[in-house]
Amino acid sequence: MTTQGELDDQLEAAVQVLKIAERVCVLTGAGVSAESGVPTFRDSNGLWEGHRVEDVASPEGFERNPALVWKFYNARRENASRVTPNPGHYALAEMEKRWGDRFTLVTQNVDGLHLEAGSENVLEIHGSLRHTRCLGCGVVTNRGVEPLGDAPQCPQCHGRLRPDIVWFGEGLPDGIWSAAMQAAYECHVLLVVGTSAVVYPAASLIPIAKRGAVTPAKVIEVNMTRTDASDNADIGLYGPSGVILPKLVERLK
Ligand code: BV8
Ligand code: ZN
Repeated sequence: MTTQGELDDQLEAAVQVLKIAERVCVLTGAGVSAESGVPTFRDSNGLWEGHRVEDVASPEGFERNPALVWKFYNARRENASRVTPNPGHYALAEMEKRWGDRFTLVTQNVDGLHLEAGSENVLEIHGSLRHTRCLGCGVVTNRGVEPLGDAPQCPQCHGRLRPDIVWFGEGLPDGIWSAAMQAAYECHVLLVVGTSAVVYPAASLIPIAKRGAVTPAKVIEVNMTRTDASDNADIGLYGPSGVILPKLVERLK
């Protein structure tokens, strides 16, 4: 853990690069929701009830045992119905007001807490727990976090429903992913918050920002620990994002 003095210096450095930034992009992962009570993938060592996450969060897993996969997502929907955004989510919503549409929040999280905190320009590149997709007619529906049972049917065609979430081995939604790449490519500062940066193509937004359309972006990492992104970070703010991000907003005032 960094000392208070080091953290203060890094916070000051972060404020300096943010104050001159015209465009800001943020990439968040499970860590930004940890203080809200949403388990991260690493917390559970990538396991869910003994199943490797990659096994339940995959098209093969759904073909093999759809009821198990729905049990997995219904458990997370139930968790999502009990949690609320934390000061880290609210700080990012506050920052968006400063840059307006020159601020883009790209999240790997499917918990919907950024939108609940009031962030608007949010790209949910891995989908949302709230949305279902019909394997019959393809309709995508926002079902909130109501319990869905482990074999939900489409209200329109009675086809089988699946969570409208990007599973391992599946491509990201084109429009949303290209908008995320563009935001990273054009930003002056990329804030990387609460992600282990091991899942691709999401983690590739960091080198994309470093290449940068105009000038290489400054990368600021906010995490409890160093990660695979740390070597690419110009500034490291190590500690809980629910504590550090409000400090950043305070200093930007
Ligand atoms: C694809 C939705 C092909 C599901 C998710 C290149 C290299 C290597 C592998 C690959 C590669 N390209 C593709 C792959 C394969 C794979 C992949 O990346 N595998 C990894 C495991 C190596 N990628 C894919 O399969 C992708 N699809 O490639 O398809 C294709 C292409 C075109 C057309 C057709 C097919 C799809 C990837 C998306 C999968 N879906 N989520 C669900 O949620 O159920 S990924 C899921 O895992 C999350 O969304 C997130 O992306 C990832 C977890 O990472 P984090 O969010 O970072 O969470 P983690 O727990 O790991 O870390 C938490 C961090 O927070 C830690 O650093 C911790 O220190 C920190 N922290 C904790 N508390 C706090 C904190 N920080 C601050 N404050 C705190 N309080
Ligand atoms: Zn249908």
